Amino acid sequence: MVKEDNRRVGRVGGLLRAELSQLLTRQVNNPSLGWVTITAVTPSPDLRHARVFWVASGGRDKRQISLAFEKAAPFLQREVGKALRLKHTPKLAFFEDKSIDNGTLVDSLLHEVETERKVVEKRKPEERLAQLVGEAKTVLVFTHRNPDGDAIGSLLGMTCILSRMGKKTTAYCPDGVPRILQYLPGASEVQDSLEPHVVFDLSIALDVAAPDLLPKGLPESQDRGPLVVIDHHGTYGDFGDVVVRRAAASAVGELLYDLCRELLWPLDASVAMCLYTSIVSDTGSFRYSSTTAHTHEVAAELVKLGAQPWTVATALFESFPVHRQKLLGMVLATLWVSDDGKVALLSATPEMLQQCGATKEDLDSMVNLGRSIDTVEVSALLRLEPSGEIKVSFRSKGKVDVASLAAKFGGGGHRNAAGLTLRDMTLDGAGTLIATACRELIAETDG
Ligand SMILES: [Mn+2]
Repeated sequence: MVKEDNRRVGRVGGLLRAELSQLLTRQVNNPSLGWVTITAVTPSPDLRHARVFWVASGGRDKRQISLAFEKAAPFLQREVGKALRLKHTPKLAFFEDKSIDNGTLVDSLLHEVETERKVVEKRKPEERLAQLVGEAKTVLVFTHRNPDGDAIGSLLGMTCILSRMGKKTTAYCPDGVPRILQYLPGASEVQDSLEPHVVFDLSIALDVAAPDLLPKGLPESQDRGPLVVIDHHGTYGDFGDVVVRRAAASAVGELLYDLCRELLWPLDASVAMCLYTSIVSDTGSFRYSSTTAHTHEVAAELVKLGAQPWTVATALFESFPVHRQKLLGMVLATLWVSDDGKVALLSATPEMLQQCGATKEDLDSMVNLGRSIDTVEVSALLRLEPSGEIKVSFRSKGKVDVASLAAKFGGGGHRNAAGLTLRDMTLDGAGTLIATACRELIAETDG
């Protein structure tokens, strides 16, 4: 038992020393303390007091350093207590370490301190995030390229939280806010460019699963402060100085709600509206398998805080322009289903787009119309381009792997969503080719 206690006292001493060393290099606005190395911290056995020993590099005024420590003591005391989450922070007393022959040992001490600092840095990323946000005055917030509802909802939610905390916040999204998400609070303040040479204390990336999804035009790393990654994707390319990753969260919006509760960040109706939008968007209205009981609990809390489900649903799902719906009618009229009901084909031509005043973006997601038929296992949408090329997009159900089919024709994608391009072919010829390939794929999958 005594041995255990000793070990605990020793461990607390080591942590105190690492934390104090970090504070001295980063946060104390007193130049006298910039030249000091903490050599040891020895807590009393009951952990009520701790003696902090220091040495200064040659030629420094020791008296001035003593006075500086006296002045900084309450601050240091408070900060180490917060950082280490001790029930009682030992009362700190500072002494010059005269046992050390200055110069000979300082190097090895610095090495030791560096090692301990790394231990402290491994602390929970959530705690480090709280600390970084607490210290920062200017924060850059951004999300992935081609932003969706979770990306913009979490971007604006985080921006709003930080503004409520009095931070000067910049929301950056070079691709702009999609039309249907412009109802969100703060959407009009999102910047699609940054002033040259602008510098931030902290940067936060939301919903960015890998570095190649980062937006263009971010400041150089020395100008953006530490980079915090807040994300819910399971796998990712390794980047960011602090990574808060929770793969169980249905959306970054859900994760941010939990962080607000854990870190006591402010939540109000505007934040709630943004986070609720994130969740509805990334769960496909609470339909996907990522939806949990907790997702619904968070959504309920957000509605209590002022999120308006009907406003969100109207914006996300009932805001198509007239020309898109007219195009939908024309595309549906092209529907062909194989005799066994397993393959559906849809098509669109430049004339159809022109007649409705639509663009090819208006065709997004129409391939799903084929897949949503009960018997259909593979759906394809063939889009004839003015150049004569034919772009084909696929959707499939379950095990049917359309990525492998697309790959045979030089295309690619995921198992249930893929695409390819055909050349030197009529739309009819392409339809026959694709229908045959889809039938073969289904036969291979069944066999
Ligand atoms: Mn997401």
